[in-house]
Amino acid sequence: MLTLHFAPNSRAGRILWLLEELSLPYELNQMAFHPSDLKSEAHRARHPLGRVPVLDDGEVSLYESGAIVEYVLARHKNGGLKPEVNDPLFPEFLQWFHYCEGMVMPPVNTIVVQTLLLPPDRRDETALGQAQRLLTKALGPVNDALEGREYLIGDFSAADIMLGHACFMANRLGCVSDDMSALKAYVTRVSQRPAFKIAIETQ
Ligand SMILES: N[C@@H](CCC(=O)N[C@@H](CS)C(=O)NCC(=O)O)C(=O)O
Repeated sequence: MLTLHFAPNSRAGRILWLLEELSLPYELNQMAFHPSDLKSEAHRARHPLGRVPVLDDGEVSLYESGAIVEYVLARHKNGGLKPEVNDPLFPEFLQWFHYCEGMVMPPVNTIVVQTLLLPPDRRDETALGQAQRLLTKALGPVNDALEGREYLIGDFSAADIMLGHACFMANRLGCVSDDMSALKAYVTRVSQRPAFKIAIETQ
């Protein structure tokens, strides 16, 4: 049985979304997004930094959302939700899958820290402004790629679970401007998927 260690409003939503898209059975260890749960001894034994998501599968225990998505597809869905290696869309799939944690999430993290996590007297307006500009730049190519497409590589894929979730978070932070109309429409499209709604409503 797969066990997902989950906290609301976090990247753990990606894995719940994936498991729901694939209709795989799982157990949920629902924790609070709070140090009392995430930094507990029990959770640090699963993730040395006390973060989510973590997925257990029998003897296997894995953290890093992208690695978990790839693991679930490889071991439990026979490569579903991703193109075959020789498919012309495979390189683009890889690019968008990794663009999420590589390019979009670093400024999202800074914005969350500088607007929500730090107390007002410790916030840094310069760091916040830099991160907002960086995020806008990073989202530009995603908006361009989505022109005339429903999903990142055309059909829905695991790249949308990674990067679509990051775009949803960026939009919730008010960082997707109206002139990125393809990206705005995409965020609405992914948010309307039944599996996404279950993942995000499990809060
Ligand atoms: N690159 C990691 C990032 C994991 C991560 O930073 N998770 C955040 C939630 S989105 C977390 O657990 N933060 C809690 C903390 O830093 O205390 C992944 O994709 O799994």
